[in-house]
Amino acid sequence: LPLWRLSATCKLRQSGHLLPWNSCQMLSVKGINTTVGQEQQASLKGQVLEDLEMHPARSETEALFHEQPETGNQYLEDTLLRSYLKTHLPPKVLEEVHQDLERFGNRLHTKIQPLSRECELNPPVFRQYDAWGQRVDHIYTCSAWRRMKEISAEEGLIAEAYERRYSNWSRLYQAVKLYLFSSSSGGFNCPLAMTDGAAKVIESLGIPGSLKNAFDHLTTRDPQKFWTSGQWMTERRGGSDVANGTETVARKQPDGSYRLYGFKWFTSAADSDMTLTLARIADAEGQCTQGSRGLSLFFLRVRDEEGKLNSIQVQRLKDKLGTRQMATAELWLQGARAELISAEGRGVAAISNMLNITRIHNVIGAVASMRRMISLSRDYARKRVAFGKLLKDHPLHMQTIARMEVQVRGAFLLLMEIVRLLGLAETNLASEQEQLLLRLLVPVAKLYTGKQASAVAVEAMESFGGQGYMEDTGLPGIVRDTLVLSIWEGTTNILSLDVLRSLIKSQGQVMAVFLSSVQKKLELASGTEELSPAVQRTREAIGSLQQFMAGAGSEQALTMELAARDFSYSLARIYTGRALLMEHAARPDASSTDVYAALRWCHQELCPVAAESARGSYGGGAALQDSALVFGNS
Ligand code: UCC
Repeated sequence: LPLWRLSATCKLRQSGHLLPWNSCQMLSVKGINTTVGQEQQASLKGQVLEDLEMHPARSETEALFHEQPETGNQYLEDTLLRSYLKTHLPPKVLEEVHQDLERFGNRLHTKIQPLSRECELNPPVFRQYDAWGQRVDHIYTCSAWRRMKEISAEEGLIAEAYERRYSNWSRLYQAVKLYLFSSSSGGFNCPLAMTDGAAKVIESLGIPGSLKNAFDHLTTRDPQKFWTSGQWMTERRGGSDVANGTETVARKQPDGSYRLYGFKWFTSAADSDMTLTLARIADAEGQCTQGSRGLSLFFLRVRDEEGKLNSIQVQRLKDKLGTRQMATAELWLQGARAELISAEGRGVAAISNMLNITRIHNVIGAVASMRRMISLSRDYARKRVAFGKLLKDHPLHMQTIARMEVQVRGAFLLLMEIVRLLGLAETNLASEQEQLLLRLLVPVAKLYTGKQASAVAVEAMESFGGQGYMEDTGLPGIVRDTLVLSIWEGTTNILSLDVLRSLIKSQGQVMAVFLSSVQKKLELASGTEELSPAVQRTREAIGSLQQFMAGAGSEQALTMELAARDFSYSLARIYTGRALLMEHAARPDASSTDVYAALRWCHQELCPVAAESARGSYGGGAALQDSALVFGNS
C-alpha cells in the first residue's frame, strides 16, 4: 500500500481512540481482526474501504493533529521553587526535603494525576432515600477521591506542619508539598485546607483534652485514622456577613454539651468526618445575643461510629460552576450534638485562626493553578505549529506567556514569604513585627492572588486556541476551579476590609512594619546595578503610598472604604514585586531571568491607590456618581 494510505488507515477510530499502529497495519494489510464483533467488523471494513479510497489531500489533513501538552515532575521542572529552597533552607533540611520532593513529584506525575482526572469525571452523588423509602442522606464519592484522602495522610500533607520535624521550616515545607499536590489533587486541596485550619484552631486552644482525639486524627499519617474537617460558616442570610446572618441556635444539654439547630447553606466537602461551626447560645428564656458578640464556636462529629448522621439532614448538593469533584451541601442541623470550644461570644475571633490558614491554602491553590496552566501552555508552545513555525517562535505569543510568568513568580514568592513567617510564628521565633506583617499579608495575598489566578487561567486557556475551550482537555476544569479562589474564604472586597481591620487593630503599627520591611529589602537590591530602575520605581511607589496614608488619616471612613481594594492592591504589588522579586533577583547566584522578571514587574502601576486618589475617586461625590452610573440615574 502507498504510504499515505497506510497513514490514513491509521486514523481509524474505535470508541473515540486512535487505533495503535500495529492494529492499523493488521486491518489494512491482513484484513479485519477476528476479535472484533460482526457489526463492528462490518463497520470497520466499511471504514477501511473508505479510507483506502481517501484522497491524498484528506489523508494529509488527517495526519495533522494537536500534540497534547504535558507536564513532567513538577518539582524538578520548577526552577523558581528549587532556587528559593536552595537559598532559604538550611543545607541539612534542603537535602532531606529535596529527596522527598523529587519522589513526591514522580508520584504526582505517574500515580496521583490520573486519580485527579477520575475525580473530575466522577463527581459525588447524593442519594436521599434508599429503595424502601428510608431516608439515608448518603453522599457517594468516587474511589479516586477516597484514595486522595489516604494519599494526603501518607504524604503527611497536614501532619508535616504539626510535627515540626524541621522546626520553623516545617510550615514552608508543608506548603511546598501542598503547592505541588494542589493541581493534581482532584479538588482534595479544599478539605485539606479546612482540615489544616481545624487543627490550627485546636492547637491554638492548647489542644484541650476533649479535642485531643480529633487533633490526633487530623494530624495523623495513618490513612486509616485520618480525618478531614469541614468549616460550616455560611448560612442563608449570612454569606460574608457571618456576624449578622448566622441563625443557628445552640441549646445547652444537662451534660454540658450542646445541640445545634439551624441551616447551613454552603458546607464544602460535606463528606468530612468532623467540622467547626458557629452558633448562638440560647439563654434560659431561649433568647440569643445578635451580632458578632453572640457567636460561639463549636466542634462536632458529622457521623457517629456506626456511620449514622449526627441529627443532620442533607437537603441537597450544590450545583456549582467548578470544584465539582467535591460535595458542597445544604445541611439542616436538627439537634446535632456539639461541643463548645471557644469562650462564649468569641466565635469569630476563634474561627479566624482557621480562616487565616484556609486563606493561605487559597494562595497555595492560586499559585499552583497559575503554575499548572503556564507549564502546559509552555509545553504546548514547544509542540504546536501555526503559521509555519512553532508557537514558541512567535514573539507575541511568548510575550503573552512571559507576562503570565512574571505574575506567577511574584505570587509564588509572596506565598513563600507568608509561610516562612507563619513557620516562625508557630515556633515562637517570630518577632512582634513579623507577627504583624503576617496578619497583614495573609488577606493581601489571598485577595491579590485570587484575582491573578483567574486572569492567568483565562489568559492561559486562550493560548491553546479552541483546544483550550474543549472540556476533555481538562483545561476548562482548571479554569472553573480557579474562578472560585476570589470568592470563597472571603471575597476581594471583604478581604480588603480585613486589611483595614488589621491596620485599625494595630493602630497603624502594621503599616510602619510593612514600610520598614520593604525598605530593608530594597537596600539589599540597591547593590545590584541592573535592578536600579526597579528600586527607583519602588521608592517612588512607597513615597506615594505614604503620602496617601498621611492624607487619608484625616479623612472619613468612607474614603478608606472606597480606597480599600486599591490600597490592598498597592500593598500586594509593592511587597511582592519590589521587595520579593528584587530580593530574589539580588541574590549572588541570581540569573538574568530573575533580574528580568523583577524589572518586568516594575512596569505595572505599583501604587494604584495613590493614582486613583489623585483622580478624586474616593470622595463622597465619587460614591454618589458611582451609584448613579450603576443605576443609570441622570
Ligand atoms: O467558604 C467557605 C469554605 C470553603 C472551603 C474553603 C477551602 C479553601 C480552599 C483553598 C484551596 C484551594 S467557609 C466561608 C468563608 N467565609 C468567610 O471567609 C467569611 C468572610 N467574612 C469575613 O471574613 C468577615 O470579615 C468576618 C466574618 C470575619 C467579620 O466578622 P465580624 O464579627 O463582623 O468581625 P469583627 O467584629 O471585626 O471581628 C471579631 C473578632 C475581632 O477580634 P477582637 O474582638 O479581639 O478585636 C477581630 O480582630 O475577630 C477578629 N478577626 C480576626 N482576627 C476577624 N477577622 C480576623 C482575621 N482574619 N484574623 C485575625
